[in-house]
Parts: sequence; structure tokens; C-alpha cells
Amino acid sequence: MRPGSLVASVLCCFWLLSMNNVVCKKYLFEFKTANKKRYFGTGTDSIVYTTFNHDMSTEQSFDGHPSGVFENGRRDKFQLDIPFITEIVSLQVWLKGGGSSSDWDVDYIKVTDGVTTWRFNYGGKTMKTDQLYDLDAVRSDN
Ligand SMILES: [Ca+2]
Repeated sequence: MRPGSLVASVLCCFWLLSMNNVVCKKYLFEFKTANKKRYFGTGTDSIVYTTFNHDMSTEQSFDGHPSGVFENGRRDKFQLDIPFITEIVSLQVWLKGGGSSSDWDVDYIKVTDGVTTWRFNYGGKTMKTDQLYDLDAVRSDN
């Protein structure tokens, strides 16, 4: 968990609770970067943004710049409090920044609330900055 993400999610949930009585819940995100022989270029140093179901109140950001994060073959995990979602049907992903190390080859992104897991497959293909990737959920009970 990155300190910035924690502060952002605490502030987000405090604001939502005070404004709308929205209930937050812990979600564990797992990002699997493709494992390729071509080591250079599979990982990203971008900021990775996500939302569920095209709902901007669920927006999160994950910093790919710290050493080793979102690099070749890695599974990076982040636990976050975000507004409760009854059912996740899709995940939107976009990248910002990252300079010459911005492209990212992604196997899958997995999200679990401890009861249900939603998996978003991307098959090791390349994501590029400033494009929106809309991934359908494959749901399974834990
Ligand atoms: Ca990185």
C-alpha cells in the first residue's frame, strides 16, 4: 500500500460518508505484469488509474514508478477502502505519464473483497498511455 493511496482512500471515504452515507469496503487489487523474455518494455512507470463500472466515485490510482512496481512477471497487490459496489461488471484502466517506460504488458487484473473475486483478463497485450481500456469481469466465488 502506498501512503498516498491510503490517504486518498481515507479522505475519499470520509468525504463520501459525510456527504452521502456511502459505505466503504476493502478491496484487494492484484496486477499481473506479463512475464516475457523481452524484459525491457513489459513493465510500466506510469500512474495506473482504474474505475469500476464507469463510476468515477470508485477511481483509484497506483504509482508504477517506485522501483520494481508493475515490472516483468510481477504480481503487485494493493488493499484499498473504496465505496461499496453491489456488483462489479467492468474495470476501466488508463495510464498517465511514465515517459519512455510507459507501455505496459498486462496479463490480468484481479480484485477481491474476500468473498468474491473479479478477474479482468488482458492476455499479456500492451496498454499505452492516454487510452481507455474497458475490461469485462469474470466473476468467481472464493
Ligand atoms: Ca515500474
